Amino acid sequence: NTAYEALSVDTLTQRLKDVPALIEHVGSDASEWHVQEVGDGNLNLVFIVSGSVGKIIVKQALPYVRLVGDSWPLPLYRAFYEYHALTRQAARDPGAVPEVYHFNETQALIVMEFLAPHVILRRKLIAGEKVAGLADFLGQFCARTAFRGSELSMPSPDKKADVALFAGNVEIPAITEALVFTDPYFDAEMNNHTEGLAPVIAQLRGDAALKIKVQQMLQRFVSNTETMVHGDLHSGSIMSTDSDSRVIDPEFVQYGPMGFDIGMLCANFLMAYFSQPAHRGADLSEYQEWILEVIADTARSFEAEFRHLWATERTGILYPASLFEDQGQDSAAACDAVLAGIWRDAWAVCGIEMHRRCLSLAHNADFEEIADVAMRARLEARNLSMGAELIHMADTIADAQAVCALARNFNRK
Ligand code: SR1
Ligand code: MG
Repeated sequence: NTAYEALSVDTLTQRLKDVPALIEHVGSDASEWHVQEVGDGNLNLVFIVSGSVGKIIVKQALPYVRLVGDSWPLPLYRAFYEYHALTRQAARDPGAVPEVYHFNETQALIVMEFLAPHVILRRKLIAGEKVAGLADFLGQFCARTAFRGSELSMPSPDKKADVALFAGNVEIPAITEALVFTDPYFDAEMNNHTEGLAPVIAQLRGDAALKIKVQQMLQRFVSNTETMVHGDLHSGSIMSTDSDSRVIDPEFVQYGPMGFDIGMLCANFLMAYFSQPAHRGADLSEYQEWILEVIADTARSFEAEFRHLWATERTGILYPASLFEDQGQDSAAACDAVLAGIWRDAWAVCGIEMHRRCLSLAHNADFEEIADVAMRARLEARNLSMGAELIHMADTIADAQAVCALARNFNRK
């Protein structure tokens, strides 16, 4: 149990050569191991270790925000929460997340399955590649984790214990509270934005009703512990082949509103949609329509799976069957009401995520890789305006099809 020390390409083999999980999955002859650091995220070290048996991923937390440097310290304990999130997600949606082989709390290190030939979904979306089964997979993942992590399914004492456990993850949700819900709406120190966006930013920041709605959503995010959310479910947290997908990287886990993950996810598809004119050629509109189809089908799959779990797995304290069926009533209306609340949160979160990726610290490659600044500003402005519309209309949006129709309108502006 030696003190924490960040791994490097040069030290990893020596330090991990006796760990049984690596011997099993990489090979017993450590002199043959090949180590590569491939982390391109904002926070952690990520290594691929290859050997005669196969490859594994070693993910290690750094004691600071990698994107910013050691001026922004961040607790190592986030690896503990990520590990526990992965085990719960694996139980709640088997096969949806990489298998964990080993966890070392002191070293803030998780050894897990190497996914191949999966690549980060964001890269596929920028490249205009389709992924079969994506919407079904994501809709089911969001529904299963939302439902099975809540009192709709969990015994109340287990749920309370889990909420207490994850409540220790303080600084990571604080990043979301600031970067996602707050910084975009004022001139925060770490903000940056594309030149040319000043008029639309002035409009957003001058809209008091909008800021009230965002703060109401932040209040729900910090105080509503409905279920265990992934907490950072963007297209960089999904790895896909042409026909298989997995969810990775749940270090932003917390107990929060059921609509949080699916809202953030839809935002990232919408940003992929709005950025496409800068990335695609002749098949632009066909690919953009495919992205909208993924949004609509993800929503459909989410609802179908949620209703299925409602009918077959409602074993918690919420909406017990005895309240309904005993009197010959159908609980479907109650399920409709729960889903309506989830979507109200989801569309508000969706709009907020669309704002923060263009206005606060951590932008996304979909827009950042657009070299033509004027074009980037035009596409980001469409995205920002639609985000505002979603936040304002979150309570009244009929369904995901209506969101897709809205996106088509903003895409023409
Ligand atoms: C300082 S961390 C910035 C962002 O990276 C993560 O992936 C989260 O999205 C976070 O908001
Ligand atoms: Mg991440």
